Amino acid sequence: MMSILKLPRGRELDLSQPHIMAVLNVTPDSFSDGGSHTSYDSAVNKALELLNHGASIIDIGGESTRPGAPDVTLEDELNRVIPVIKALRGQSDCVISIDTSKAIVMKKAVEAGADIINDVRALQEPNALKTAAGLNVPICLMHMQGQPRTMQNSPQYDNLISDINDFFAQRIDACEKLGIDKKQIILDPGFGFGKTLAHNYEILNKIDAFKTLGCEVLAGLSRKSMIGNLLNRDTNERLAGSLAGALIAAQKGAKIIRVHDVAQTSDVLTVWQACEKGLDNKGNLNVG
Ligand code: 7PM
Repeated sequence: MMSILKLPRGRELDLSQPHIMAVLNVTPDSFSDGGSHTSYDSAVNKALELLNHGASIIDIGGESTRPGAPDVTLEDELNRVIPVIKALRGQSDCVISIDTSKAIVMKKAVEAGADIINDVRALQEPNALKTAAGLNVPICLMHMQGQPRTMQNSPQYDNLISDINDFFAQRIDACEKLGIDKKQIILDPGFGFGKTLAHNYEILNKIDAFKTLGCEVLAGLSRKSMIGNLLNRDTNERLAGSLAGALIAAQKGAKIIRVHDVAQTSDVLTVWQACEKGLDNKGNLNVG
């Protein structure tokens, strides 16, 4: 598969190699002052640091999708993400993704400088599909069973992998009907979103199965309970497990790895790439 995402303003993201998507949280925990100039500044500085550490994409999200989290109003979500996108775009030509399910946030975020839509609800909210189609940006479609508040109450599948692939096929079809190019779609099995521990590890083992639909795959398992519950580790003790998961996903063909610990994940992927591609006599990674 020869995959290059087409971004706004003639920019591109070449998915022949793996890329790190860095999580930049702008939920209230990280905006305790409710969104001041200083808090936007520190979000931008954090993003610039993540880019220096090896991230290719900064994922900006203002809605908490964690199980049991309250719904965020449109106004709050806009107030959290739009100033950060504008401020970051003012300082960098980096790739920015907007983690949202709301059509209006998608539109205003892309107008403010976002390049990719990352939707955990796969464009199923009102107007999201139509709005996204009009914005002409790459779209990440994530699989979720149920709704964030209740999705972890005994998730069940007839056939885990084919159920998820059926969902993807249906969403790709809906996108293509509105003129979205399949080459602009990224698929994400949604670790932890309506999955048991066993489901999550079966998905990780078979993540290449989602590439049969002809789209590249994104994996987000950083610090999730699939690491914590397996190893009995609190969230601040999940680095090693997350790095192992990131490497496995990348080796099995996921091209975008969504993480919190960018510098460490970058080291892991660079060691793998050195092994895979070899080095020239100056110690630089061979290309291609
Ligand atoms: C608490 C629990 C807070 C879980 C946040 C989360 C994904 C995503 C999220 C993912 C894509 C997290 C999640 N997870 N978008 N947004 N894929 N595409 O761990 O796996 O960040 S929220």
